[in-house]
Amino acid sequence: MSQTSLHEFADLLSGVQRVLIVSHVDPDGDTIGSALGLAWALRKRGLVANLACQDSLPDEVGFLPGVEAFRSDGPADEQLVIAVDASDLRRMGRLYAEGGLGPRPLVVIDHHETNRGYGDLNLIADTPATALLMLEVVDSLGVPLDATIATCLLTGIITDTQGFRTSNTTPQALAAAQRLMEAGAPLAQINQWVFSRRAAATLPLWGAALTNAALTEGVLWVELPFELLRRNGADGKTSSGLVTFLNTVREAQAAVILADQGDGIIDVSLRSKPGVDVAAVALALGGGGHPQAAGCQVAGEISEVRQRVLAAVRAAVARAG
Ligand SMILES: [Mn+2]
Repeated sequence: MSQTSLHEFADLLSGVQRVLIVSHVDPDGDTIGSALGLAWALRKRGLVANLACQDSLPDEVGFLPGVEAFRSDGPADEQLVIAVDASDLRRMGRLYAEGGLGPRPLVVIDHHETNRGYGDLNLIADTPATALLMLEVVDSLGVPLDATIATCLLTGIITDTQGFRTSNTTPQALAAAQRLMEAGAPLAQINQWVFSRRAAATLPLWGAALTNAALTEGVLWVELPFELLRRNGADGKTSSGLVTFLNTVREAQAAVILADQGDGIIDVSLRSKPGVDVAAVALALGGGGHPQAAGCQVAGEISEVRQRVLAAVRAAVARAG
């Protein structure tokens, strides 16, 4: 991230008292941890930092300090909006779509390579997690790390690297994790919260999905009918864990979940083995993400959406050879 954009961000902040930090829809540990880490840092600088997310927060981030302050509506008296870990405007959901952000400047802090820079100021770089960018931002603001900020940021890194297991786990990510641990972030406890707290209610859905998953031309895919999702009280987190698990199957080059939301929208979750780029597939269908983990929402009838999505994923597998 350029020093110039970090300076521009500091300049913008010096002219405001109140900011709204927005996390993306279907939130994960990176968008929530990074937003909270920034909020705590800005508060140390004397600003009022409010937090918003359209959707309710997953259990995996329930332990983060200050997480209860998230609200679900858009900006009110805040003078600046900061979008965190959101690869495009639509990832802010109705916080953007309904009221809009008004005349306030929008700052985007994000690490998705599909992000085209939709803010007035864009702090975007290809890093394993937005939390790594946030650590740079916090440093540039001259705020010393404490255990609260460090816990929030380490949660972002752990979430997006699947506990330092993904191919994008860089030495830089490990160095940042070391600093955050030294500042008081409890690594083992965060891992426990993020990865080992599956609700018993998810098991019937997983059972049905695993039974019905089909492997064709290197693509392991399953449809989740609306009725099945509704009966099991499923949310986005369910698909995310499930599709990651499907992708562990040795014969699969990519894994796909098509979740029928019941309103004419199919929620598509994509994972792949290194070399197969599902971010490109998601982007072409109006979504976004990372080469090995991406998603999109496609309007249409499920069988027709399935054909489109599977054809695109098979093409990505074929391109990888
Ligand atoms: Mn992220």
